[in-house]
Amino acid sequence: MFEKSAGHLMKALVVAGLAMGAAGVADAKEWRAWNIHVEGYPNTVAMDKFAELVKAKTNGSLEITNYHGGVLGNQPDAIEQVRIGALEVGNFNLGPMGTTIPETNVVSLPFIFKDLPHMHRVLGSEAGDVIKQGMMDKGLVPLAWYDSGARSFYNSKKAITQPSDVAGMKIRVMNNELFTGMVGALGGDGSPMAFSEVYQALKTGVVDGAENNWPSFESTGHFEVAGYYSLTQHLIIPECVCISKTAWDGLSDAEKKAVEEAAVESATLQQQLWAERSEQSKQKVIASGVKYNEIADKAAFQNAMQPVYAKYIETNPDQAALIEKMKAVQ
Ligand code: BDP
Repeated sequence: MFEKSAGHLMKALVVAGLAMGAAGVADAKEWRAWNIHVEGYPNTVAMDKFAELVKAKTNGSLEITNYHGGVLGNQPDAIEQVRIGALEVGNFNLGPMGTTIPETNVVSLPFIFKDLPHMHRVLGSEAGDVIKQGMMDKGLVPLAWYDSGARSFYNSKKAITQPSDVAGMKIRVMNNELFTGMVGALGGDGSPMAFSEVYQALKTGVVDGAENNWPSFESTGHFEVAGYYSLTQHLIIPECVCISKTAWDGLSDAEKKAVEEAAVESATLQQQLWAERSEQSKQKVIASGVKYNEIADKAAFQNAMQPVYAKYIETNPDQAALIEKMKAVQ
């Protein structure tokens, strides 16, 4: 008799356990993450780490599947998707975000940052709070910043050593008026285009050049079809691990904490990998025969950006003070 009821109890416990397990799976949230970069790229490795950490830290209640290589579409579209909650996560560059989130545009002003550490100091200051709030108001929750180095011009024609060298060149830029204005101020023709289309455009001469950091110049193969890389370092733009506000609001406090920690840890890894990959990519493209030149004095390029700043401040007078504060951050 006792044995029988013990058996029943066991059975009941097993059934209850299965039910709980099943409920656990059914309740688990499944998110999709957008990433434009290829396997092995620092962001890709770090986003994989992010997903792994989120799963571990939430005990499996939240699972993120990364879609690398831009298979979920181009970046401006993906930003919209995450904003409206059709996608949950994006590893975005703040450059193309400026068209819908004006507060993010300050980081896309040419030469606004002295270098990568300065960018991080500014993001940690009041300016960072303004940018984050602007993103939150438009449906994006930025949890951590990834590095993207400095962007420089490259092209298939000649080395750029002074602004007038850009005159007459058609240069691909990311989708943002600030970047077309930037190339225009140098006398060139800025042409917005999806990242995935640039290789073919360079190869067929639809554009003469583009601009990017060492790792993207290398990972895309652009260096095979644009043999001159000139170290103008005109843009230093942060990237984010951004969560859709709709998805974020559906998390418990414990889950939010876990996701935030995971994002910050993944950013630490990304920044280490970034530094390593920048050097490796530079060595790889130089070894392949790319002609690379440094710009001893960038003042001429910086001065040429005055109309870009003037126009920007005219359209966004409320940001004038913020820009001054950013420049003043030591
Ligand atoms: C890379 C950024 C990526 C951009 C790409 C581009 O990491 O987010 O989409 O540049 O130029 O450096 O479009």
